[in-house]
Amino acid sequence: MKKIFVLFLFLLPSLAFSASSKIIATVEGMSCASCATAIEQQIRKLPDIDTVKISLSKSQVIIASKRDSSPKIPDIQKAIETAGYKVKTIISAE
Ligand SMILES: [Cu+2]
Repeated sequence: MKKIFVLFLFLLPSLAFSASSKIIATVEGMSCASCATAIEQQIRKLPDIDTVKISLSKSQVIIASKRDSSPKIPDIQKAIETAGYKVKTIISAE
């Protein structure tokens, strides 16, 4: 019985997370920490953004929205372009 309860606690955060959506953008020309900061600042101006993770090695920007919301892909693309970078691919990964 105790084991089941512990398992439930582990599952809870992942269930909560599934209600939000994730967008992965591959960006061209992003080469250092200040590029990453510039992009993050533009994306954070959009509503319903929870986290913005940037991987310079993969040239990827991973955006997670807040629960029960999904930022629009064109809005995110525009934010990255406003920061001065080109979006190669942008996909929604639930
Ligand atoms: Cu840079």
